[in-house]
Amino acid sequence: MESKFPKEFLWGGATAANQIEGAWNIDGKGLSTADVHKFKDITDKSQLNKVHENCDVTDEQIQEALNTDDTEYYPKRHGIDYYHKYKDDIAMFAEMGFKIYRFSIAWSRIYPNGDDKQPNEKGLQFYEDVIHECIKHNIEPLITLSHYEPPLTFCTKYNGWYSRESIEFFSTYVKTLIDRFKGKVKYWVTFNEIDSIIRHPFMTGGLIESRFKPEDFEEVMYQAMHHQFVASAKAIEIIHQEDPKAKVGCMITKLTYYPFSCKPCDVLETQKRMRKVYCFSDTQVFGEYPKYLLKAYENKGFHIKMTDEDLAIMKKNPVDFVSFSYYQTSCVAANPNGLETTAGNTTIGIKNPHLKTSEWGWQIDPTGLRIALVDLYDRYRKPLFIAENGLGAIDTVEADGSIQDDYRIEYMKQHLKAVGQAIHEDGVEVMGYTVWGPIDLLSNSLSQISKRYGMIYVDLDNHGHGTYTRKKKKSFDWYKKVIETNGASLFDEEER
Ligand code: BGP
Repeated sequence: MESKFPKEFLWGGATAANQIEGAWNIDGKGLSTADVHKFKDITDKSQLNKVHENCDVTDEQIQEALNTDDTEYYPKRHGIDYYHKYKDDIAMFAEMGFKIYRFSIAWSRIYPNGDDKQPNEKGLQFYEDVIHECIKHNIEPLITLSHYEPPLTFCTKYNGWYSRESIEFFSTYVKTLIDRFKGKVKYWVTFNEIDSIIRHPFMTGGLIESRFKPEDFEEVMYQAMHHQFVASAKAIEIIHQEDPKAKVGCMITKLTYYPFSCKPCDVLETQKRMRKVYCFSDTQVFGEYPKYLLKAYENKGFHIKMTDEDLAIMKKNPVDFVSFSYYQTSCVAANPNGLETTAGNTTIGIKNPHLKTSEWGWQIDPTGLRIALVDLYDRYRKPLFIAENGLGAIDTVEADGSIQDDYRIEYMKQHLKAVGQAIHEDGVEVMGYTVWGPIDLLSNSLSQISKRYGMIYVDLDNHGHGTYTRKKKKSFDWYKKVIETNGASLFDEEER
C-alpha cells in the first residue's frame, strides 16, 4: 500500500519536563508549580469527573510542600528520572525511527525564580546536551517553551502571569534560550495548551486563586492570558530575529464538541463552545483578538488592560504553524440536565452514546481527529502539527515479561489512519505527529504513572517504587514499522 503521508512527515513523540525529568532540586533548579502539586490517588474511577474540580493550590498548601522533601506525594519531583537517563531514552526513540522529538524546557531550570538576573548554566548545559543527543540521532528537536511549570517564586511573589512583569521575565528566558540554541533547533512552540490557563489557572498561569476575590477571578485569568499572548508574540519575534529559519507555533487543546442532538439550540450551544476553544488560536494565528472575544469581555464588564504596543506586537508576530493536542471529543446540549457526563482532557463533557471510553473516561474518537484537522485547516490555512495524541491505559507485565498493549496499537492505528485520510482525501497540510508520552510518564491531571501512555514501559508505581528500568512494549515495534513505512503499514490489510 502506498503511503498517504508526505515524504517529509515528522513522526515522533512528545513529553514535558515536569512529567519526566525528576531532579527537582539539583543542579540549581528552582521549584515550579509542578513540584508543589500533591498527588491525587484516584483509584475509584467514579471520582474521575471530579479530577478537575477545585484545582487551586493555596499559599498554605504551597507552604506545606515547601516544608518537605517528600517525593511520594509530590511525584513530579522524581518523574521517571529522565534527567539522568535521557541518553538511553533518546536512543530508544531513535531506534523507533523518530524524526522529531517534542520536549519542553523547565523555565525554573534556567531561571530558578523566574526573575533572576543570570541564567543557571547547569540548566542550559542539560538542555544543550539533550539537543545534541537528538541531533546525534538525526532527530529534530521541537521545544515547548512553557509546559505547565512556571517557577514557583514567580507565582508567589508576582502572582504569576497576572503581573505585567511576566512578559519581560519570559522574554529574557526566551532570549537566553535562543542565544544558546539558535541554529540547532528549528521548531518551537510557545505555550503548551495556552487555553488551559482558564481551566487550570495555577498549573499554567501560576495564579493562586484564593488570593483573589471570587467575583474577579475570571477577569484575572483573562488578564493573565493577555500577558501570555503578548509574551508569545514577543517570543516569536525574538526567535525569528535571531534565527530566521526557525518556525514557531502556538499550541491549543483541541477540544472538539458535537451537538448532543440536531436541535438548533444544541447546535448553537456547540458553536458557542467551539468559539471558546478557537478564540485562543484565532488570536495567535491572526495576531489580533477576534471580535467575539472582545464582545464577550465587554458583556461581562471585563477591563483587560492592553496597550497599543501589545496589540502591535501581537499583530506583527502571528504563528508559523498551529499545533494542538487531541485526545477525545464530547457533546454539548443547551439543556444538559440529566445527561450523563464523562471526563476528558482537563474537561468534563456530555457523554456521546456512540463512542467507547478509555479506562479513564476519555471518549475514543479517531474520526473526531479528522474533523479537527479539517476544521483547523479550513479556518487557518496554516500547516498543522499534532503535538499530542495517545491512549492512557493500565498496562500489565505478563509472566514472560512482555507487555501486550494491543489496545494502544488499535487506538494509534485508527487515529493515524484518520490523519492519513485528512491529508490524502481532505487536502489538509499536516507537518507531523508526536504521540504523547512515547515513554511512560506521570499523568498531568493525576500525577499517577499507572495511566500509562508509552511504547516504552517504565518500572515504577504510583508511590515512586520501582527500578526505573525501561522495557519495550508490543507497540514499540509496531510504531517503528509505521515510521519505517511512512505510514503505509497502517493501511496494509494484512496487518489488521
Ligand atoms: C495534555 C498535556 C500533557 C498530558 C496530556 C494527557 O493536556 O499537555 O501534559 O499530560 O494532556 O493528560 P493526562 O496526563 O492528564 O492523562
